Amino acid sequence: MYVRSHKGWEIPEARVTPEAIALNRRTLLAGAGALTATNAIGLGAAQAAADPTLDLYPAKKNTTYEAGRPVTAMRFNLTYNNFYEFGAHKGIYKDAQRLITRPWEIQIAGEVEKPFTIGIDDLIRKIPLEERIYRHRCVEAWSMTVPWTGFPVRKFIDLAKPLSSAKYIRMETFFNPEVATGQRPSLFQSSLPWPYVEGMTMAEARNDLALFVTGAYGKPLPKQMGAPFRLHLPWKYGFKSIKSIVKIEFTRTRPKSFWEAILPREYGFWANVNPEVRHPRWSQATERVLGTNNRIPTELFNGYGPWVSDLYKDLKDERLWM
Ligand SMILES: Nc1nc2c(c(=O)[nH]1)N[C@H]1C(S)=C(S)[C@@H](COP(=O)(O)O)O[C@H]1N2
Ligand SMILES: [Mo]
Repeated sequence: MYVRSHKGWEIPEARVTPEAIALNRRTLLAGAGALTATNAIGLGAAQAAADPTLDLYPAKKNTTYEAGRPVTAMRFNLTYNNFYEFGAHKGIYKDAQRLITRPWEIQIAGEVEKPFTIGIDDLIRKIPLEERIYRHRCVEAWSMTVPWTGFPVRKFIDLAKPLSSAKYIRMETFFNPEVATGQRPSLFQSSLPWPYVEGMTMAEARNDLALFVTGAYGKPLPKQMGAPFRLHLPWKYGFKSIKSIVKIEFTRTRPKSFWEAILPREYGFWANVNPEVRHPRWSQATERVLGTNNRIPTELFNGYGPWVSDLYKDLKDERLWM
């Protein structure tokens, strides 16, 4: 991802290409990074131990969707993250520990029978958790394979009881510039439209693949991965998979997402993975597999086409691939 400044002097990390960032990442891992990864695992373990839902892990495995790739070692995912609330670079995991994840409430609003607010621990105990291994494809052309724990969005919809007027779901991340330094106005970057917002259609949300995530690698979610509650839509570019959600709103109109608001020519509402449609500034044909030196071909819908392509068959005039 790349944040264009309206000034000519934005922070250097935001200027380098994703490829260059990944190269730095490899160098880091080869050297002092080993220590960094250990620290991150320590932080993750301490955090998980204190989690009020720890007893629900590991959850029962659902093997409907075969990942067909080795799981990315946790230490890579713990130390290589996109979480712009904590900075426009991959190494935010220490800063993300400032995030306070209890108490945590989620507001359910908009076109529903009755709007309500629910504490995260209540919500997590209302719907059975399951583990699913999903491929994740970032728009920056890197990928990983993660054992997520959570429940299908459609089960959440049953709980939220939307009205028939609901056509979209709009989700919002927390806004707390005191904790999240990336949300502070800065001299180096034109201000961004916080909070982070994402959206999906009701049809997408009802697809069994759409997953609300509460954990990863058999434990409650580490903060840098979007604790305590995030989304994962494995057939779409990673930026759709919004982290640390505090509000879920059912709407009549299509929500405008964070990246769409910043760079509409590069990031749209649909953002389905397609190796044949270039990002304006790089190819999407292949992807680097996080934690390896491998580059592999990218698949249409990130390989999930058999389950999701029908969602788009009548939408030929839409920009489905960015
Ligand atoms: N709130 C919020 N959600 C977010 C992002 C973000 O910056 N802020 N980054 C997105 C992007 S671009 C990706 S690739 C994934 C990264 O998830 P991970 O750090 O757990 O791998 O989170 C997505 N969700
Ligand atoms: Mo991403």
